[in-house]
Amino acid sequence: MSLVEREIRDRVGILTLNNPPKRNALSHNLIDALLDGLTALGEASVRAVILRAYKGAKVFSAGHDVTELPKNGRDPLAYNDPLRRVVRSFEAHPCPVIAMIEGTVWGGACELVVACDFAVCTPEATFAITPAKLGVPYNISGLLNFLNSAPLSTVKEMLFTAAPISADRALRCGLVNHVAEIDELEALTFRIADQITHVSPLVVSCMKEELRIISNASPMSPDTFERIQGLRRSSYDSADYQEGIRAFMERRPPVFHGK
Ligand code: YXS
Repeated sequence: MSLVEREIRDRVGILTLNNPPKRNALSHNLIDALLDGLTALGEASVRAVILRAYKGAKVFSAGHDVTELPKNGRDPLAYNDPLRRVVRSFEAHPCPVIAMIEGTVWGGACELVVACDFAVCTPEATFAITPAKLGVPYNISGLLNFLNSAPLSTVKEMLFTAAPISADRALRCGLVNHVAEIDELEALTFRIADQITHVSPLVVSCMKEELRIISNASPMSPDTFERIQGLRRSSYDSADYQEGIRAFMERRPPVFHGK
């Protein structure tokens, strides 16, 4: 069985996260399969892509594979980290990607959802942005992605508490576009995708790239960038970072001492 199933239906590509035993954790193997699938759908010139979990998933994705987070003082979300690569690929993909969500969404999987162009979910879906629970200082482009997807106060609450928010809250703050019961979710998602297949693909692709450039246009001086990297390093070089990962492995709540 592939970690990511791929299908094309009436010019709509479907990528299905398919690793139930590991709750679709975004391991480098799963992300490689996801990138291969996206490339294949691009070569098949689909007009829209749907990203979903396997049918009946209680967990859409458990986020970054914690066992693959570096433990040696290396930046856990460096530019070539698999999660960073797949986020950039979804954002740069020429046609719209719709996240169709059933189940709970955790950590880096929330960023994968906002890297899609928009999302639909069931009423039972929840969204938790969890770096603070793991001791991971999220990276700047990731935070900007969240900031482009929900109000600052909501992003701060989600980041600073690491607590899940409900589908209703996600809808109200704009993190998702629609909420639909599970037996209507697929029909709604395909209806939206079908609308996209009937408009100009050149214009859609051009406007998607324009919006990507505009929404990422945040000028920052080299000095500011280096100061932020220094701040992040003091976190991922800390004992608290090691504690966050150790606590996950030992299946216990982390105890952070601020050093
Ligand atoms: O023990 P086995 O081998 O069966 O494996 C277990 C879990 O270890 C594994 N698993 C994961 N492995 C690696 N990375 C993960 N993120 C991850 N999540 C789960 O999957 C098997 C089944 O897990 P289990 O028994 O806990 O399943 P459950 O149904 O009882 O609970 C499902 C979850 C998702 C509620 C639970 O697995 C969970 O809380 N997972 C961690 C969610 C999370 O905190 N994710 C953030 C990862 S860090 C990340 O995304 C970024 C770096 S950041 O933090 O910065 O946003």
